[in-house]
Amino acid sequence: MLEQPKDFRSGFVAIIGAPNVGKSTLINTMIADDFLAVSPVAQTTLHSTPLIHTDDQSQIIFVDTAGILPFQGQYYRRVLAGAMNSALQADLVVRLVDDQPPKDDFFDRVEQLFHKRKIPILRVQTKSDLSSENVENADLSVSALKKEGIEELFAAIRERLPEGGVLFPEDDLSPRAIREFVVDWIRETLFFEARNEVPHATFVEVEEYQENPDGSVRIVAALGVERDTQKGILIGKGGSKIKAIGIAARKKIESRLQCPVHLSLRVKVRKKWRNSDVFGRQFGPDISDAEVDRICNQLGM
Ligand SMILES: Nc1nc2c(ncn2[C@@H]2O[C@H](COP(=O)(O)OP(=O)(O)O)[C@@H](O)[C@H]2O)c(=O)[nH]1
Ligand SMILES: [Mg+2]
Repeated sequence: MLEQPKDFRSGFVAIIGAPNVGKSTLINTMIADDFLAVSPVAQTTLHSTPLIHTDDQSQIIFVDTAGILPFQGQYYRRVLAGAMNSALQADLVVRLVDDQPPKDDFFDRVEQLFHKRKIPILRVQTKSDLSSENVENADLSVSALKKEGIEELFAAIRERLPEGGVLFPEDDLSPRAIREFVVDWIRETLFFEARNEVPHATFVEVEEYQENPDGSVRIVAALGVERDTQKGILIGKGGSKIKAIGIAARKKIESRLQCPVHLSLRVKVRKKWRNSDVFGRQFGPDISDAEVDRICNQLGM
């Protein structure tokens, strides 16, 4: 155990904001690890993902959330409610903003829900390297890419967390299973390698995940699409596309797990899989319909 000073702080810090504002990149920078999938495509992952940072003053569990927007429709209501549901259980909310002016008062309504629960909010402007304008009402500004403002952000977070000991073992990176991260990393690779070819909602299923005695990991994963034509495109001429995706994904997983990885990918067709529970598990947060309605009603959605 670390020797913990008397004013050690710990708690859950939810990072919220619109899609692409830089939530995952910021958390990656703060935990000094590239564990979270990042992409220029909105909604690489729709789950709330906790990542643990432990140092000699604090243990901060950052919760990455799906990007929130005032979109209508059952699907977006679930995404919105899922993100809010996890953020409403946090000790502190960090709301990320960029220099785009808000289109309406949606985020004011979002903030109201945290005020009601007496959860403090820290407003942080992201991507400060891209903008010379300071956003009104931001408490701090940071650039995750240039690593600017990060220590100040840590200090501001610690100040607002309750005093308390570690909640997880210091070496833990996340309470979420590694194989779940592998799903996100393969999806991230798909967005980079086959962005224009594959439908956004191609699902990834890790079918086998085995840690070998020699320290390597063996992974078998399936990429699921809805139609035979999509399968052909993903496999490519003579298997060239799937091979390229496999190599890129393996490198990505190896660099994150820091061990040799044997990855085999296959493509399968599952007609109408979006109606199945795979869709719910992978693209929908774990939340009841009643809870979705409750949270969305409170937001006037
Ligand atoms: N210039 C710049 N780009 C950034 C910064 N943080 C994130 N980005 C980019 O913004 C895009 C979306 O980032 P991501 O972390 O996936 O956003 P999220 O959807 O909020 O999780 C990616 O292309 C990032 O590289 C930053 O500090 N500066
Ligand atoms: Mg993200």
